[in-house]
Amino acid sequence: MSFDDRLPFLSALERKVLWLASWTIHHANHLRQGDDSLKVGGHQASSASLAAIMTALYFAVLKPEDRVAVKPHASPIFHAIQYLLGKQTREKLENFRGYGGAQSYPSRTKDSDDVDFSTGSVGLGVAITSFASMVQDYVHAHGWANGRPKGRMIALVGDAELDEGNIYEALLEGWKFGLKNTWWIIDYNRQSLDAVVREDLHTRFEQLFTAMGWDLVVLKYGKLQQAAFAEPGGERLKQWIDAAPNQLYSALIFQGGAAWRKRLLDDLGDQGDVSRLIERRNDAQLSALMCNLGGHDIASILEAFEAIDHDRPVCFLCYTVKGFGLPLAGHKDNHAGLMNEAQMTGLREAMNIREGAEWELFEGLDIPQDKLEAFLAAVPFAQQSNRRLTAPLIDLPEALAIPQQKTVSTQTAFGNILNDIGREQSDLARHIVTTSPDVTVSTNLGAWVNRRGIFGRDAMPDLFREQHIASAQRWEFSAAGQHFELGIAEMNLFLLLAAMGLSHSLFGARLIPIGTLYDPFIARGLDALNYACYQDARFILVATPSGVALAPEGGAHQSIGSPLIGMAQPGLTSYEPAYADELSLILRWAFEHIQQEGEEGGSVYLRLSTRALDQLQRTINPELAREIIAGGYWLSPPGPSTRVVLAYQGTVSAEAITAAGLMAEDRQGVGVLAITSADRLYSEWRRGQHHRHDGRLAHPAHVEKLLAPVPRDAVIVTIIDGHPATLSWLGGVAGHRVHSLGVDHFGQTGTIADLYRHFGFDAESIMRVVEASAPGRPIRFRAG
Ligand SMILES: Cc1ncc(C[n+]2csc(CCOP(=O)(O)OP(=O)(O)O)c2C)c(N)n1
Ligand SMILES: [Mg+2]
Repeated sequence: MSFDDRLPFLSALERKVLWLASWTIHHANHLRQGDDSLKVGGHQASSASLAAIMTALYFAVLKPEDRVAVKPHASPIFHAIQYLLGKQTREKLENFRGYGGAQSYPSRTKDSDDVDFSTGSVGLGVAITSFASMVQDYVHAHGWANGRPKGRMIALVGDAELDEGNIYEALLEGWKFGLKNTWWIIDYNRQSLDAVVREDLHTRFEQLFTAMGWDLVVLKYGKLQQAAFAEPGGERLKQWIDAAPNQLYSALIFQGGAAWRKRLLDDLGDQGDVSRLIERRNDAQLSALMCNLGGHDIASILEAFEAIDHDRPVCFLCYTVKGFGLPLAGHKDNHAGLMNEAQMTGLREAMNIREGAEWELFEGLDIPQDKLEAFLAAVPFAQQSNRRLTAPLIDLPEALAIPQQKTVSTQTAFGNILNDIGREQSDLARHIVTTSPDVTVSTNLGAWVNRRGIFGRDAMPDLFREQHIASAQRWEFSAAGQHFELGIAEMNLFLLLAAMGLSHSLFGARLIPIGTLYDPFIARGLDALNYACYQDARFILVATPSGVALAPEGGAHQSIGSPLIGMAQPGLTSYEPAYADELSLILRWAFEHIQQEGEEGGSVYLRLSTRALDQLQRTINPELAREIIAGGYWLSPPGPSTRVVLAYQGTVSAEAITAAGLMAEDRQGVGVLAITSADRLYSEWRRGQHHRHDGRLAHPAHVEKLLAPVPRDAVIVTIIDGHPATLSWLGGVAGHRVHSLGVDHFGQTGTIADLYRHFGFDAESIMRVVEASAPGRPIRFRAG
């Protein structure tokens, strides 16, 4: 279909989309029976702002391989478009924001209408598109595209989203990478949630994007305005528009034609041609002209999008009006604004929609239904019925190697295991992709990277190596590389992991993504981590070093609350092994877990340490292996005479074992419970409780079985190099007294021994706690 032939269809659909979105919101707020808590604004004006742009995109420009992140509050527009395309139900729209209904913010996991990227926390949906584009390049460079063309990764960006710092971190990373196939379409309505934004922000945006190597396309004036500028006096009107402050322009849009006339004639009256240009138009025409910004002009939008014939990243700066086409348009307080009954009736009548026919697809449009249906059936975007792709599972070896050093830290063991995998040309080795925000070497990924290389579309040799300068690290880029080098921005790490972890679904190629960072800096990217999990992206996070075991680095580098993050974050299972053999098993399990469909699977967080531990000389039988994965096992089992249990997680096993050994003479049957995952133990126990509360049968959880033989009057002393609350819940399982040791204030510099003593979980402190809480004879052997 020619450009011109499509315009009437797109204009009709734009009206329809705006109507359906407005009606959906109105229905949720005014008509649905139910709870007042569902009645929240924030969608109506914000949605209207993008109606034309999204209509042009979805009904004309997008191809099935394109992927889109929709500005959170434009969700009703997105759902309306999907409704028109037959991918959204009326029932879900009627239940917008309600339980099980279409979601407030587009959600990959909760919505059923083909959301590519979830949005909600502003800025993140924008930035993930650039990381998705990098992952797309990776998939193609590794020959896994299966003939599928590259798509454009598109973000529909609220202008206030550009206040989020993660946007700039992503832009810089994109520039370093040589970003391609990414469009950011800025809805420049000059309004945020609270108010009208600062003047002249567009100049900053223009400079920023240009500086980062993006093409910039500005859509400021619609066709009506362009035609008016060509009339005598038009140039003067254009100058007035360009000079008008944001607040004034918004206020006039809200007030409408008569206000426009008054203000324009106050400023431009009796100036010859321009005055006559204004006077030639009635109020409605004048208002239409002044509101005819580029972002609402379908022809200008289509022209701009379709003019792009290259794969460079493009920023479209689209001038829009928040609330365009609605009585809320332009008002600075319109973010939470809702139209009242009378206003909705007015809109319905203006749209030629009969009462009772509000959900009808073709009601009120002046194009015959069969023609519209034919147009919709031919929409390029809708030609592929299932845009959610799948990919076969990656073959895994029966077991991973276990590092054989007598004394080793979990961090070193991790590096060794990965190095071992990297030595082979296995399915697993090929599909692992690693990344790290400038801590590749210091988190022990170096050996893996030496073997597998760094990914870059353009090859770049390691000059040090070429010059024969001795270096342990080979830093070579090529299209075959399997490591993404990132700068120090943890937000970027999690957004890249999110994109990698969705690769099977977005690009039909399954990756096994592993990201490493220092444990305390999870907090730096926490919202992006949550965002990745919310979308059900699958990856392995290796956080190391951790705890106050990072002793000489001091309080700024030591992590305290991260085990609680691991427990509290849905979609992420956390482990903190003490020994290399445990880590080997857990990593093997993680490779499988991240590939499992649905709620059976998820992402995995490994909290590792630089503290070297003497390894236990043992062979792990299948039962012990199962327990390690289930979250814990008895290192020294309890007996009927047990009055003390030391339950530890992580490398404080050394303190627990030392204390148990020293106490053995004076306390009978001290139990030592090795916990590899408080998270696993806790969540299984909670799930079982839920089942029982619902009157369903639940097998005893692993932790219930573990604690069953512990006499009721025994005390459990829990020990972790992290927040003590991680393990203090153990008392709730079978009613034991618990004394929890750990870290609950900022650390110091010093040796590990200094700090463990300082925080009261060295062996001596543990024994003092036992003496105080489990009466018995004095403990004679002391730690030192
Ligand atoms: C991280 C985060 N902080 C705050 C919010 C609350 N919030 C929702 S939309 C919004 C700003 C909306 O402005 P803009 O992006 O320009 O979109 P518009 O409403 O103009 O369409 C804010 C602050 C949020 N969703 N996410
Ligand atoms: Mg805005």
